[in-house]
Amino acid sequence: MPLVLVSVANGIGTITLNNPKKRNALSTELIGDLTQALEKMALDTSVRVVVLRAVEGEKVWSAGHDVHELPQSGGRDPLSYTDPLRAVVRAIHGHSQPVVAMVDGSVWGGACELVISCDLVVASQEATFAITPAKLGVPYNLSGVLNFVRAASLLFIKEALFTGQPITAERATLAGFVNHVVPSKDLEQVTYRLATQIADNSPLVISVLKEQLRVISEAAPLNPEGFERVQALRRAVYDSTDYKEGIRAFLEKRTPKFVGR
Ligand code: YXS
Repeated sequence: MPLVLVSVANGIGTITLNNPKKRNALSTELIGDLTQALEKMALDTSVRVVVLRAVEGEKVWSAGHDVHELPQSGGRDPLSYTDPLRAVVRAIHGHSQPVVAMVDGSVWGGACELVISCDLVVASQEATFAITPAKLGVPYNLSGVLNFVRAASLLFIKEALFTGQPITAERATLAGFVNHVVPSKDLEQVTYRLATQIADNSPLVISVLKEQLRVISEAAPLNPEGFERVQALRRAVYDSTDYKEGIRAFLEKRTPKFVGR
């Protein structure tokens, strides 16, 4: 079975995450198929907007980064520039057509960043978002943290990151993390109505506006020493006992016991 399904109708391209057996975990393979689907859409002049969704009725939109692909014994940055999750976030940010995330079910870890890397988010009332690095012991990377900070208030993001607890779509909407929250039964109709409103407008203007907003919002002053200090702090974490414990506990399906070193 393909890991993503692709369809195009009325100027709207739809990419469906299609690995429910593994709760749409963002494996290298699934991300590869997703990125390929985006590249095909970019070349299809009939496509004005892309909708990114999971298979209807799935309880889990995406379980986040494929934990089996995270380094298990430390010593290597788990979220470096070439990591598939990093690559797909950049691909969506740089995609010429607007991407609308249509979210039903639970979203975990790096999949929360995948959702907010889209240009708009429409979620069902049942959707939840759990940003889990602290639960797994993973030192999230700098550009990822910046993406979260830009998506909502600092207070909301700190609560989401520090607790790692699922947050309702209702609360996420109040924090600006989601554009619309609707009853599940209306999710598809509201999403595609929004997508059609965009598809009916000038694709050239929208594509330039998207790139302008990306360039402006990514302009974050950071001196090299500040960057290197953060990298050193992150390295101490992914080399720590706690990092190894977090990954091992996930794979052994048990609660991690963090010791702070
Ligand atoms: O055991 P099998 O082979 O059937 O596979 C199981 C799970 O191992 C697999 N699976 C995953 N595989 C790799 N990476 C994952 N993130 C992942 N999540 C699930 O899918 C099969 C079914 O899982 P199961 O039995 O747990 O399903 P469930 O319906 O009982 O529970 C669904 C979830 C999503 C509540 C549960 O699978 C879960 O808690 N998954 C992990 C969610 C999570 O903590 N994700 C964060 C991943 S790390 C990440 O994204 C970033 C690095 S960070 O942490 O920094 O944000």
